[in-house]
Amino acid sequence: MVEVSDNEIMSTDIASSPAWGRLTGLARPRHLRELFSGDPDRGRRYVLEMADLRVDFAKQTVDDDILAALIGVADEAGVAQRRDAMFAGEHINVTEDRPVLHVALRTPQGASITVDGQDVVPAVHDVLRRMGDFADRVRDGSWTGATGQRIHTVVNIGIGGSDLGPAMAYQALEAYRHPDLTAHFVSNVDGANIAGVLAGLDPAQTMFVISSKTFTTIETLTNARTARAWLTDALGEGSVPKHFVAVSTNVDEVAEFGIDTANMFEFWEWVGGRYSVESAIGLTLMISIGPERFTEFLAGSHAVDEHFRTAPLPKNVPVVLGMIGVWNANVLGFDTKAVLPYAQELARFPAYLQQLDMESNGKSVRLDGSPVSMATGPIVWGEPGTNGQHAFYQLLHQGTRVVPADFIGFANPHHAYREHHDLLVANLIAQTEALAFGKDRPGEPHRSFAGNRPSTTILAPRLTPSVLGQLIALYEHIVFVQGCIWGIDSFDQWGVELGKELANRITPELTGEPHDAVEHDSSTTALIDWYRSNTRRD
Ligand code: G6Q
Repeated sequence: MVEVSDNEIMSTDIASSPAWGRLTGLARPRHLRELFSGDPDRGRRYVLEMADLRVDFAKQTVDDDILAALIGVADEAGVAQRRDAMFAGEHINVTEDRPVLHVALRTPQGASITVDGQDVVPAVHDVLRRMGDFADRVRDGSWTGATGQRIHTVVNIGIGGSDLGPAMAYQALEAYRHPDLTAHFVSNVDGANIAGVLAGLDPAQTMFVISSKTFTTIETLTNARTARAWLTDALGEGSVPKHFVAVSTNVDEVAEFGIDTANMFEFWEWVGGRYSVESAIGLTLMISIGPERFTEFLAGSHAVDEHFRTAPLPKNVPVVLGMIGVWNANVLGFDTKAVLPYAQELARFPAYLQQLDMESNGKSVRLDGSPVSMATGPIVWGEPGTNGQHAFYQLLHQGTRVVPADFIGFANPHHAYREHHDLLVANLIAQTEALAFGKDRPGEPHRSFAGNRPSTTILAPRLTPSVLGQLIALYEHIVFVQGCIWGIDSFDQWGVELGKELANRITPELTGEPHDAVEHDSSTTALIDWYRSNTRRD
């Protein structure tokens, strides 16, 4: 382990290190056919296990020398040191001067993580207990709405990190849902979203969970006001406390909105939005799957945290996969990464990872503000298999761009159609084989497949709450490792601010409300004019 100080980590560009030189010195064209024929044991050696996950990276274009060089780079970039700083509650989110402690959300009772001199674990468990009591009451019907009827529908209103995690997990864990409770997720400020959800709901049996870390997000507050008006039109002002709860860090804004702060579930500024599904932001999920399953979900993530914290770097799954991602992005120059879950329940997982990865590592300056010297976060995208096979896999197999892919699959489904499942998994495995090895058809160029398209295969016995927690933590830590290599702040998101600011300026120009004169370019002005002259407000 190379000894480096925090300041050195912040200012040293890995590209100028000897370890990086050693890595790039290994770059030469290699085909997976050659790598496999040179090492009959590769399919066994390039597999790591972590909790319930079997992670196979044999079909990545790496060999022992490259893996060793990648670990050398991780070492030199101070990955272990920065990881320890995160777990120790140091302010590693430097631009916002905050600790980064989603790992504390799944730390068992009794352990301690100190932030600025205070152990945060007891507070985490206090909130989990309050959430559990509340979830149980909604689940067993002892929490009733204003008319005395039990709640059958929960509507989570939130956006970004306050939506994607719980919405993804609610779908992923559909096999564990309470049979008499349905959840909906409203995020978009597009009124079609809330209109579609509210249509057909009975206000007397509906609860709204307003999820917003800041409680100032315009989309969420707009949707929450619409929901409140819908409820009070039917049941009167007095019904709000029985039908509205809040999840937030901002008590004042929650009270200002008119939600009883006794019905507020708290989290903390050291939980980033896209890392918050295991905080109170998971309340709607907990109501659906129950506190026990939610605890298993947290335990799954914690198992991966422990692995990440303690496994030696060469056997550390998030480190190895994160570094293979660096190899693909920075040495081989692949710009995107596909996530291909062979599980319909994980349909929203690629979108969830898109935010996790692209909002975290879509950065162009390093921690010290200097420009990065190499590509940072990849473009992440994907769809569940086998649907994608009949759509975009053509490009994966024969396009000019190479897209490294993560395949995710399970030995056992939650349904009884084993024949379907065998077919599904056969497709997953076949795709990894076809991408890696291709097929030569001499004289038939249109029917030839060059192969050498890298993939990782992640398998688990079944998609349980724990396994979902494991997958989430795995990807969180991969993103962390890569952020360390690129020397960026993976935990801020200044890039989304400018658009928000400009939207607030443009809104009164569209509606004609009084506003300060605003200068725009000719294209923007013409778009505003077009909208105004085509709008009917009757
Ligand atoms: C995530 C981002 C962002 C955030 C939303 C919602 O890391 O910060 O997606 O989650 O903008 O913010 P609020 O929870 O404050 O409404």
